[in-house]
Amino acid sequence: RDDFVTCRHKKFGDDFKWGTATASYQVEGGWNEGGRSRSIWDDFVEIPGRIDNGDTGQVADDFYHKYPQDVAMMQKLGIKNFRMSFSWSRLLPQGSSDKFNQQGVDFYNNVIDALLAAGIEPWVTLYHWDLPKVYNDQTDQGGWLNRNMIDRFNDYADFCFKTFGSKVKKWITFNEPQSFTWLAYGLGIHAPGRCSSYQADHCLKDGGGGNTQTEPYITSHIVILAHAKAVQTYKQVYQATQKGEIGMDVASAFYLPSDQDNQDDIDACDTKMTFEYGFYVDPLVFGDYPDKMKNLISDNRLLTFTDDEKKMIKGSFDFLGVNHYYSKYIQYTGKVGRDYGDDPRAEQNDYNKTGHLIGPYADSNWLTIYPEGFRGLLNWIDKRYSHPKIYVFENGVSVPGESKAPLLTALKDQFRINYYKDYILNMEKAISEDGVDVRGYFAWALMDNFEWTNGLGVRFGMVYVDYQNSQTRYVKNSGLWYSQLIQSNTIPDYNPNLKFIEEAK
Ligand code: GBH
Repeated sequence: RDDFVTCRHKKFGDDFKWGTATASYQVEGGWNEGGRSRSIWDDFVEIPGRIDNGDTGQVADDFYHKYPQDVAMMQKLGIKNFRMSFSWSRLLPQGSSDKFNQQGVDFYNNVIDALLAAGIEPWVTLYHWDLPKVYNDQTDQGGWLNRNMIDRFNDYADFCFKTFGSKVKKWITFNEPQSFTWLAYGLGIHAPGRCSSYQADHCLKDGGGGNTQTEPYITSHIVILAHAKAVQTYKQVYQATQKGEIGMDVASAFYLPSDQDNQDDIDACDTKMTFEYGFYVDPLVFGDYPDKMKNLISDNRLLTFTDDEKKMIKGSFDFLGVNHYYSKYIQYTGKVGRDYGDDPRAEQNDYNKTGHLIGPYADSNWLTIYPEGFRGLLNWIDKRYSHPKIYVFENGVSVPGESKAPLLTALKDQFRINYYKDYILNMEKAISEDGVDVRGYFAWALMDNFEWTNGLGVRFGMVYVDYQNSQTRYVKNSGLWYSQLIQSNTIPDYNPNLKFIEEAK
């Protein structure tokens, strides 16, 4: 293929940030050590049937103890940027900053110091879904349903800026707000497991069910305000001296029309991305929710921002973050469905009208591989927000059969290399041919980890973690390939013998 012949000569900019990503509850373990209090995920994993195989993140990758080795490994691989998240309950076990946990502060200082000594820049996500339990167990509204969360998050963020801001220069307020609002308050499959969108067996005991999607809108609204307030604090109090940057990280799939000659299907794709990415990013850029959402969401379920709130939200970012994994076909139905994101009145599908599968499946049933969709999404963001500065904070894949494969087979993850190669090539085209301003790329994930509802049974890492043998790490071929990419700043040669994407089409 021409693409792969020419791509090896294409260099990324010298300042392009290549990195790998993780999140606290997914890698740390040490759940009851060092003064850490319980988070909503500690509770959730204990509910029978919620996590595949009954797995938990209590030990996970044991990053809590093994971080020195992980930092050394990254240094050896030449990884220069590391995205991690802070565990709020490790830093502030009671939630608020008046009683902080020195052991938690020491732990993150140690990690950050080790990274900096190894020439690796820390990129810190303040919230990757592990809310302190104290803020969920309340007599009034719990968790993100409570407007007090705006001040509570600001207090936590302020503590982090003050404590770590001399060393951490890249901050991400929230990881994927749509995931932890829809999945946790709509579908009830993430902590704290509330369902306001539909009735399923697992919802009934939570007292949810029946109401049409109210809580995802309430929680999203509060999260957007919490983001804006924390960014305001950073900009007003810290940015001039600390000279860092802050933004939010929002996930989106890319959507293609099920029938490419049907204008309703075509329009529904844009609507769908507006509901997914625009839901959170339009407020940050324009100061309000997208008109499409205002027009389509019934019963005043979409909340409104006051004029003062709009002022605070608008411009509350230094960069836009995006997580991207997959694409789907969209068929306009005109009917409100039940899946999350139902309001675009369209169904998402892996097959189009003619029965064509959009791309091969990963090990996760939601992940269908369509590399060109990455380029499409980056262009959509570029156009909608008038050429913003973008960081890709997550992109990656689980390999079919990998979890049950013997170690040596799992390490030969050509499937993952092909995914990365094809996706990164499309990002490169978005940059060099379409002029999209992508400044960095973080592979999800540095290593296999606790994959939320899939537990330890689905692997996304470039490094294998042997959960049966003291969490021993083994670099997979994809890790070696990525290392080569980073060091040459060029996409390494395509291996013509392994054209799985081509074959699957
Ligand atoms: C990322 O989300 C997360 O940020 C990261 O923590 C995680 O490890 C990584 O994905 C890999 O899974 O259950 O059928 O409703 C990616 C976007 C959005 C993908 C929600 C899974 C749930 C599908 N995710 N989606 S379903």
